[in-house]
Amino acid sequence: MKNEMLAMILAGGQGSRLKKLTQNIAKPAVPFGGRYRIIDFTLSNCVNSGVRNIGVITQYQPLVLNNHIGNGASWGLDRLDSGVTILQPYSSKEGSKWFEGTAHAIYQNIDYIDSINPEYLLVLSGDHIYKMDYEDMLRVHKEKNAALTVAVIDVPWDEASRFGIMNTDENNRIIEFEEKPTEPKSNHASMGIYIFNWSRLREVLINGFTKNVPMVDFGKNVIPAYIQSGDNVFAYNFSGYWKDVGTIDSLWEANMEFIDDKGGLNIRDKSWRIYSKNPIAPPQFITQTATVNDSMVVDGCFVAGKVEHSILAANVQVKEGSTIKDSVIMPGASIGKNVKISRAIIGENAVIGANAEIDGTKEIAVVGNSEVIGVKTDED
Ligand code: ADQ
Ligand code: ADP
Repeated sequence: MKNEMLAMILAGGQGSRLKKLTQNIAKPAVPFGGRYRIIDFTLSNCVNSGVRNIGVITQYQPLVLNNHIGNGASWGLDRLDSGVTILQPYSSKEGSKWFEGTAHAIYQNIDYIDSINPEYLLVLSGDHIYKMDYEDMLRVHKEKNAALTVAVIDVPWDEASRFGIMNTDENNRIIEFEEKPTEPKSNHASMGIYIFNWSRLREVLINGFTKNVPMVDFGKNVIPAYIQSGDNVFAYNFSGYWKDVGTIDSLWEANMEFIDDKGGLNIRDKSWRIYSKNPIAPPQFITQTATVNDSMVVDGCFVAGKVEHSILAANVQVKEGSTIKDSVIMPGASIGKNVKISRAIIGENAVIGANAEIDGTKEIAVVGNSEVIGVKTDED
């Protein structure tokens, strides 16, 4: 039987703009919002949309990501009608080849996709925070008789050059597309979410690579090639909360918006749950000396200091006399006594020794995963 739609999540980018936070883990595996990792949003969107066949293409530092996804049970993907497959670069007759870009990564996995034999291929990124119904996007794709549908959101003009930017006609047909233009002609940005008719994409990728006009990236090569060859390419307008958390600033901002429940993500919506794999941890403990305001505090935390408008992920310790404000503390980090932290992201299992001061007033401060700041005393 033909499977209607297979999702391929591109989770292999290095995420170098997240600097120390992606030194040992892939960007989609970076913790978010206390209880989640970034990829949880995309995986949950898939299952909530009824897309239950998913391939996850990894490449860079996949260990944490692999452990996190496992057999997909946290998302109900271990059921008979479902499956999640982690796809890694492999050696072939031509030798071992790394994925050179997003479209090349799909090209390298043609055998896997053929084994599922989908009518439609849903291509997703593993580094966006949003809730979206891909089933509705597929409905529009069919309605328009499109060969390719690109999800689109209007972004602030001053950020437009970070995205693929397009112009559409009155029927929402994409007539022009430029990847990260220096002078954007519109603020209609590609969300990097595509639905393709698989048979056509397969042909375009194979032709490109055999005729030596390689289709390396979707934004740079594939979308322009589709438009040029006269294929039906349509935009699917999206207007909810959506954030590309590829930079330190955007990651910090998205976490702050998560606390404030701003922008309409609404994590408490029971009709669109975000699932994740969580460690078993003891209940959080807040001592008598602690004050905690406007904050999210996850299982296993121990708080004796002052926490304001911050996120403490699982198993974080905040010792007496310390103040944490407008910050994100990732799982397992330990904050010693009399530490001051403001506007910062503290990486997983980082250790901040007593009396340290981490001030992100000018620029969001970052402490890397397992990084040790100052001296940890026995008392800490
Ligand atoms: P970018 O996000 O800059 O722009 P890119 O860096 O190519 O695009 O990454 C897209 C996704 O693919 C990321 O999740 C990344 O981790 C993953 N990825 C990148 N290279 C990969 C590889 N070789 N193998 C596997 N995975 C890989 C894209 C579009 C723009 C659009 C923005 C929206 O090109 O047009 O506006 O997304 O965020
Ligand atoms: P008391 O002051 O009542 O002797 P503590 O303040 O040391 O006790 O501990 C109170 C509670 O907090 C206990 O349940 C203890 O297990 C827990 N606790 C103490 N220190 C830590 C820590 N570093 N991490 C996690 N839990 C802790």
